[in-house]
Amino acid sequence: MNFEKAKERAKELRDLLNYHSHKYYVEDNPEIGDYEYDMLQRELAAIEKEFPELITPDSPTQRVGGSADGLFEPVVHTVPLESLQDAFSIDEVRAFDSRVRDIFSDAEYVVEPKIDGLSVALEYENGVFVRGSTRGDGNIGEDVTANLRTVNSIPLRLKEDITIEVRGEVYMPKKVFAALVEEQELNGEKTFKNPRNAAAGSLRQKNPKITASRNLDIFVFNIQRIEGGNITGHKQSIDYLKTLGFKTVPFYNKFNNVDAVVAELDRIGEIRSTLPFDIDGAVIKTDSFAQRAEIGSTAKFPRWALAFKYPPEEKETTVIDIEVTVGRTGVLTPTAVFEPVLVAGSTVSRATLHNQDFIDEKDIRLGDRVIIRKAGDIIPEVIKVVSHAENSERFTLPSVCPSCGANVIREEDEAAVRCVNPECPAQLLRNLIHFCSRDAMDIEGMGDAVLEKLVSNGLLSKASEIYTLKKEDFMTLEGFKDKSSQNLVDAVENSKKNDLSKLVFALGIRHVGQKAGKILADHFGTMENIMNADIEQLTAIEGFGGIMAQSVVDFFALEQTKREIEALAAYGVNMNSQKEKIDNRFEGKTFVLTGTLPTYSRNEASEIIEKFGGKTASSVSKKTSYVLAGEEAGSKLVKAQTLGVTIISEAEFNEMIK
Ligand code: 0OX
Repeated sequence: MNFEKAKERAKELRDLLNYHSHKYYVEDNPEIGDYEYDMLQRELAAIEKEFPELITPDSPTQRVGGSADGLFEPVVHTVPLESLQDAFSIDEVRAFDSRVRDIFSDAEYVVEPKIDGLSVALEYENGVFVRGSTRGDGNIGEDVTANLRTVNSIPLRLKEDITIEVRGEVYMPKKVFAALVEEQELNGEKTFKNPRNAAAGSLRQKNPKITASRNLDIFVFNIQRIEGGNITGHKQSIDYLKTLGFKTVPFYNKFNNVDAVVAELDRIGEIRSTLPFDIDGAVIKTDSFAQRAEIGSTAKFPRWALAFKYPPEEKETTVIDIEVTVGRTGVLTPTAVFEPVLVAGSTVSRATLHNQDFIDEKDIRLGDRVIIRKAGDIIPEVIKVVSHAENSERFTLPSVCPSCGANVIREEDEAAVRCVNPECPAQLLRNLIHFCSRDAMDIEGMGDAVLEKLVSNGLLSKASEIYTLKKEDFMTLEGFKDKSSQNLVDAVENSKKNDLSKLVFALGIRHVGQKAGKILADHFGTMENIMNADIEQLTAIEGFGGIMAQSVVDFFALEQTKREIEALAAYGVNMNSQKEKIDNRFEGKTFVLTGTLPTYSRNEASEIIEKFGGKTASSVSKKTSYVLAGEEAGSKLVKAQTLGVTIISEAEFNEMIK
C-alpha cells in the first residue's frame, strides 16, 4: 500500500473503531462483533507498523501503547477539583435547601448518584485527549494519561473538535471487582478491600498494561473548562457531554422542590444495591450556573452542592455453622455460615471470620444472632453479636488440621493458626496450582481443572511428580486427545529450563513471593547454596527481612522439602540461576562489607563476590574470611581486628578478582 492510500485507510479505520468503541463501551449497544472489531484494529495496527508516522494520539491502537514511565508528573489543575460537603440525614438536606432558597427562591436541583471511585480530570485539545490526571488534593494531581488511555469508555477523540476539560469518576464495576478479588485470593495475593481501593490501585500502576487488565470504567459529570459555548445549567451540560461521546453519570434528574429531591434520594437508596457499580451517596447540585456563581463556595466546598450519604445496609441473622478450611499456605480459616439473608442486593449466607483473634474479640459462637453487612457493598462481614444462644460456648479453632489431622501451630506475632505438614492434602492442590502458574513454573495448560483431575485420579501427590507424567497419563483425562496431551508433556518439559528464581517462587515458601524468589536465586546462584544459607547470610541480603529469612530456613530444614528438591533435580529441573558466574575462586569464602568503598556500592561489591562463588554476611564472626573495609568503617572493623579476621581494602579486593 502506498503512503497516501495508507493514510486514507488509517483515518477511515480510526473513525470506524472509535465509533464502534463508543457503541460498545459507552452506549452498551454494539453494532459489530468482537471478532470484526479485532480485525479492524489489527488492520490499523498493521498500517501503523508500516507507517509509524501515521500513528495519532487518538488512534485506538494507542490505548495500551504508552508508558507511565514509573513516575507520575504533577499536574496543576487550572480549575480546582472541589470536594463536597457531606450530609447524613434528610434534615441536613432540608437545611441545605433553605440556605440556597434564601438566596434563590426558584432554585432547581439536579440529583445524581455519587460514584464511589476516584475523581479525574480529562483534557482535550481540538477534540483529542491530551492529558488525564488524578484529583490529588484538588489543586495538584498526578499525570496518569497513559493509564487513563486504557479505560475504554474514555473517548480518545470527541465528536466535536473542541478544547475542553471535564471531570469524572473512574470506578471498578462490582463484577470486575469480585472477579479480581477471586483471582487475587487464588494467587495468595493481598486482596483489595473494596472497588474504590481497587480502582485507585489500578489507576496508579506503573505499567499501563496492568491498568488495562483491570477493566476500569468512568462516569463523567462536570465541565471544568470549555472554550466558547453557551451552556447555562448542569443538566444541559451533561446532555452536551453525552453528545461529545462521554459516558456520563447514568441518571441526573432535575427537581424544583426539596420534597421531590428527598423522594429521589429515597429512590436511589432503594435501587442502590442493584446498580452494577458502587455509590456512596447521591449528589444534589443547584442546576443554574448563574445561581451557582452567586451562591459561591467556602474554602473547601461549593455552597450550591451537597453529598447525601447512605448508611450501609445491615441485617440480622443466625450463625448455623462455623466451617474451618485449610488454604495453600496451611492457614486454617474459619467461615461463619448463617441463615441466608438479602443484604445490599444479594442473598448472603457466609462470611469469613478471619482468625481466632477476630472470633475472640467479637465472641462469635455457634447459634449466635449476629448483625452482618457487606463491606464496600460486596464482601459480607459480621459486625457484631446481638445475643448468644442458650448454653453456647466460646468457639476455638481446632488443634489439629481438619484435613490431615496433623497438629496445628500458632506462631508468636501471628494471627493465623497453621497446618505445617507440607503433604497435607488440602494444601496439595493449591500448591500444585501455584507451582504451575505463570509467574512460577509457567506450565501452560496445567490449570486448576487438569490438576484437580490428576490429583483425584491418584496421578499426582506432589509437585515433583509432574515431571514423571507421561502422555498416556494425560490421555486418561476426559477431553484429552493425542495432541493436547503432547502439548502438556512439552510444556512440562520446557519448564525444566526455567531460571532458578521461578522454581524458588514455585515452591510456595511462606513470605517468599516472586521478587524474593529472584533475590534468592540471583544472590546464591544455586539451589544448593540457598538450601545451605543460614539466617545471617539471608538477612544480610538487601530487601530480605528476618521473617522471610526464618521462613526460608524452616522450609529447607524439612525432610520433605529436601526429598522434593532431590527429586526435582533428578528429573532434570534446572537448579541454577542464569545469572552470570565467572569462576569459583571465592567458593566457601564469606565477606563482610563495612564502611564506604571508594568506587563500589555495597550491592556492586556483593554481586562481584557472588560472581566468583563467594557469599556476603552482615556481621563479623570467626567464620568470616575477609572484611572488605572502606572509609569510616566502624565496629565491624574493630571486631575483625579482635577476632584476627583478614581485613582488605578495595585495592586489595581488586587484586583478588583480577
Ligand atoms: C461522584 C461525584 C463527585 C463537582 C462540584 C463539586 C464536586 N463521585 O459521582 N463530584 C461531583 O461533583 C463535583 N459529582 C459527582 N457525581
